[in-house]
Formats: sequence, C-alpha cells, structure tokens
Amino acid sequence: MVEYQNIFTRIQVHGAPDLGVEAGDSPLWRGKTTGKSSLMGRIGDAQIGPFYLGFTGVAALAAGLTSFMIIGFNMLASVNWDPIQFVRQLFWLALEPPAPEYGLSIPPLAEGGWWLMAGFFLTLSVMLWWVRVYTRARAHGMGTHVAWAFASAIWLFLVLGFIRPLLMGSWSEAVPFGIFPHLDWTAAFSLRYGNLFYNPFHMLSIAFLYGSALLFAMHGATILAVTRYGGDREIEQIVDRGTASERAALFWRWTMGFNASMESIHRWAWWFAVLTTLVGGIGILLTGTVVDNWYLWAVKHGVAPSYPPVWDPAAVDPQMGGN
Ligand code: 07D
Ligand code: 07D
Repeated sequence: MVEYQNIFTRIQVHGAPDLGVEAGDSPLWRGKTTGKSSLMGRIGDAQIGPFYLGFTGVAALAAGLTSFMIIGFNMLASVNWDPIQFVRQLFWLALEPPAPEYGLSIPPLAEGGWWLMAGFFLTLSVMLWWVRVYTRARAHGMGTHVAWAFASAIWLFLVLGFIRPLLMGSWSEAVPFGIFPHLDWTAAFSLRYGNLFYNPFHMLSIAFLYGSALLFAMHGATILAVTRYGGDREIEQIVDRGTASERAALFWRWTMGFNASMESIHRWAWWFAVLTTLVGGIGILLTGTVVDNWYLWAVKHGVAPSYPPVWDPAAVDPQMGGN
C-alpha cells in the first residue's frame, strides 16, 4: 500500500535549490548560497539558506552582540576575570540595574551604567529585528502577522524593562540580566506587590499561556493524525477539500461537538499566543503604579477572602485598617 510520506519519514527528495520567488527587495542583500542537511531534513526542510541579511539584520546582530558582550564582560569582571569561576557560576551571575537612589538619572558605569547601556543595545537589537521581520514579510507579499505577534512579546519586554521603570521613576525597578537573578527578580516582584496570583491580568496571561499549549497540542495532534490523507498540506486542504480535513473536523464534532476550520485554528493560535504577553504587559504596568498589593486588591473586590484574626496578630498590616 502506498502511503503519503511526510517530513518525519526517512525519505528526503531533493530538487534544485529553491531560491524563492521574485520579491520587492534589493538584490544586493539577497543571498544565493544554499546548503543541504539531512539532519535538519528530519525535523523540517533539508535546505539551509539562502539567508537575507539586510541592513536591519546586520544592525540588529551588531547591537545584540554589543549587549551580549557588555553583559558577559561585566559578569566576568564580577568573578575577578577568572574564566573557571565564570563558567561555574554563570547561571548565578548578574548585571544589575542601578540602585534606587539614582532614579532615572545616568549612574556611573560600574553602578548600573553598564546595565543601562546593555539594555539600550538589547532594545535596539530587538526593535531592529522587528523591522526586519516586518519588511521581509512585506517584500515577500505576505501578511505581517508574525511581526505583530512579535510586537506583543516586545510590549511585555518593554513594560518590564522600560515603560514601568519610567512610570515608577527609577531604573532600579527593571529586571536584571542573568539566568537565576531574573528569576529572583520575578519572585521578589510578586512578593513585593502582594502575590501576583491575585492580579487578574496575570490570571488571564496564564489562561492564554496554558490555552496556547492546549491548542498547540490539539492542532499538532489533529494534523499528524490525518497526514496519511494529506492533511499536513494544510493550505490545499482549505480549497481542495479531501478526506483529511473532513475526518479531522468530524473527529472534533464527535468528541466535543464543535470544530475549528483549517483557517480559524491558526487564528485561534495567533490570538492565544499574542494575548499571553499583551495582557501580561497590562498586568505588570498596573503593578506598583495603580495597584500596590494584589492580595488586598482581591480582598477589596471580593476575589479573595480576608484571613480572619485567629489570635492577637503578631504583625498588623497597616493597609487593612488594623486587622
Ligand atoms: C524556547 C525560544 C528560544 C529562546 C531561548 C532563550 C537568552 C538569555 C542570557 C545574556 C521560550 C534565550 C536566552 C537570550 C541569555 C544572558 C544573561 C522561548 C524559546 C532559548 N526571560 N523566565 C527563562 C528570558 C522574563 C521566567 C529561560 C528573556 C521575565 C521564569 C531563558 C527575557 C519573567 C523562567 C529566559 C525573559 C521571566 C524563565 C528559558 C526577556 C516573567 C524559567 C526561556 C528578554 C515573564 C526559565 C532559568 C524559554 C528558566 C526562564 C530568557 C524575561 C520569568 C534564560 C530573553 C522578567 C519563571 N527565561 N522571564 O525557553 O529556565 O522561552 O530560567 O524579557 O523557569 Mg525568563
Ligand atoms: C518575557 C516576552 C519578552 C521576550 C522577548 C524576546 C531575546 C533573545 C535570542 C533566540 C515570556 C526577546 C528575545 C532577547 C533571543 C535567541 C538565541 C515572554 C516574554 C521580546 N506564573 N509572573 C507571567 C505563571 C508566578 C511573575 C506570564 C504560571 C508567581 C512576574 C505567564 C505560574 C510569581 C511576571 C506566567 C506563575 C510570578 C509573570 C509570562 C504558576 C513568582 C511577568 C508570559 C503555575 C513567584 C509575566 C503579568 C510570557 C507577566 C508573568 C505564568 C506564578 C511572577 C502567563 C503558570 C506567583 C513578575 N507568569 N508568577 O509569555 O506578564 O512570558 O505577568 O505558578 O512579568 Mg507568573
């Protein structure tokens, strides 16, 4: 029996390198070199390249590298330029933002100045990369959905490291660079503002994050389940209906009474992913600016119960009016 072969089988068919369709771009930057990798062919397309570098691509890489080097060398300096300790302690090392007394002023290099500079170059890099994503999509006659999804992530990134610190009047509010230090910051942030779990936008963000995982699993599994009928050729399935789409749709109507369409499932996925960071950014922006303690906020709005006084409290929360 002949079965349709998909990319996860061992069969890899190679034609002449595909350099892509004509697009409105400068031939100066457009790469022509391609390679082949059977290893990559097992998880995706075996053709590597051509790459399109472009001005924004080169500038983004340069700015990103600058930021990465500033962070790396500051970490190396913090272990007395000892390469062994640098490797051993890497996950714990940090480049911290300026102390609160500096507010939004520019501090000396060793007291947060390097952090400010690394942040500037990282932000520049991320923004330039966004322009690249946008202009490449345009040049290729595509929609700009990827760019706008990326913009949603950049929104959260900017809220965490730039917009909220500006509103709070201090760079010290921002996230440090470092693997575990940024986790410590996240935990401390939650504690400082009365438990982020009670922030409704954190709740929404979690719902969209978990929802993204569920949708991804459902969609991935559904398409894999009908690849034997050509279901992984999703676009053809929209216009050139075959048995794959119909089976997938009926499966979901049988199991949950409703099915998404070949097109709508991708809109579901896009919105869930985009809303995770979009509502997340709103939640962080409100924290410390509008709401100082999410637990007390939740008690006030009937979301959380207040703990009844059991015996003489050892500590009295001043914001609870002595109780
Ligand atoms: C798989 C795509 C590839 C991306 C990767 C990350 C760097 C950092 C370090 C120069 C899914 C590349 C890593 C460029 C290099 C230096 C010092 C994406 C994939 C593989 N976090 N976070 C991680 C970032 C925040 C939190 C891991 C970035 C907030 C928690 C990695 C940002 C808060 C946990 C990382 C950022 C927060 C992590 C894996 C920016 C609240 C983990 C990320 C720019 C949202 C997990 C040790 C991953 C972990 C983890 C990077 C922001 C919380 C180092 C670049 C401030 C609770 N974060 N993070 O796979 O293992 O993402 O930490 O905003 O448990 Mg984080
Ligand atoms: C960080 C977007 C920016 C990233 C960009 C990428 C590069 C490198 C290089 C590829 C991730 C730039 C890339 C520079 C590229 C290479 C090589 C997206 C980012 C632009 N929480 N929490 C969330 C849960 C708790 C806290 C969101 C769960 C505790 C804080 C998410 C739990 C405390 C913040 C979420 C839990 C706490 C968050 C993040 C459970 C800690 C945020 C969504 C089960 C004790 C962030 C509103 C995301 C947010 C956030 C999940 C618990 C603190 C839904 C499941 C109570 C401070 N938390 N959290 O996509 O938006 O991030 O909050 O306990 O800031 Mg939380």
